[in-house]
Amino acid sequence: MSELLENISINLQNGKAKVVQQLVRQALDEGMDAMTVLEQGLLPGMAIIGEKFKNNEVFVPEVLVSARALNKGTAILKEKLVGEGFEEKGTVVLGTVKGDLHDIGKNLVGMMMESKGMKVIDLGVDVEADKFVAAVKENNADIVALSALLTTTMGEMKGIIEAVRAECPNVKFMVGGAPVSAAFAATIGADAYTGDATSAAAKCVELCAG
Ligand code: B1M
Repeated sequence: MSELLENISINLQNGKAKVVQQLVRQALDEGMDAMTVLEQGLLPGMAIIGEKFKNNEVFVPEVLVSARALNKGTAILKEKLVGEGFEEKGTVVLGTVKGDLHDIGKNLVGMMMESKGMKVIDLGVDVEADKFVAAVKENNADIVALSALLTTTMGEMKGIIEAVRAECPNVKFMVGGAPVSAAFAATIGADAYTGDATSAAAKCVELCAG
């Protein structure tokens, strides 16, 4: 890893959002690819914080400031990752399920879907089934994309799929998030599971085309 990427990771771990922003801008100015900055600078920093969180070496406040620094960094990358002037390939309603406040992965998924030409309706976090139903109808959506980061909230996905499918039978469902697996996706009737934001975006376009 380059020194600059290492610095991005360290400052993210220390919750230094402004420094992270400066370093991300510097990396882009030096010609570094946006995906490299994301995958080799920002995300490894967050992975280290995640591990420390698990081991009780850091706590919610530290995780929050790191998450804020990550969001500030990805906001700068967004323009490069998403691009402009795509012909829309379809509409996806995206959200983190009820009871779950984790949005970093969901935001990345949304960003990558936009970069592939999808129109993304992001309902945010802690979203109940009826909000998904309303948004799908209002936007005539092709896909519903559900994110969950907690073993205690991933079960919400099944109810959302059933509620939307009952009213909009042609909509397809994608699920993801750290505790979710392909096997789980199959048991709840989802059409697709993907493990990361890039493959989620590719799958979304594929489902729309199909
Ligand atoms: Co929370 N948290 N958290 N947390 N948090 C986890 C998830 C945890 C694994 C940490 C741990 O103990 N090791 C653990 C869950 C354990 C479990 O359920 N098995 C946990 C816990 C327990 C909690 C609380 C209960 C802690 C507490 O209060 N005691 C609490 C719950 C709050 C709630 O939601 N109701 C809580 C709170 C928080 C913060 C608010 C402090 C903060 C969230 C801030 C925010 O999101 N704005 C936070 C964070 C940051 C984490 C960790 C450290 C990092 C998550 C993250 O953003 N990763 C996390 C530990 C970890 O994951 N290592 C942890 C980076 C992100 C890019 O990855 O979200 O996995 P991820 O997204 C990936 C893929 O999963 C995938 O693509 C993304 C990018 O490639 N993906 C999809 C995601 N959604 C997808 C959808 C798709 C396809 C792919 O298709 C639709």
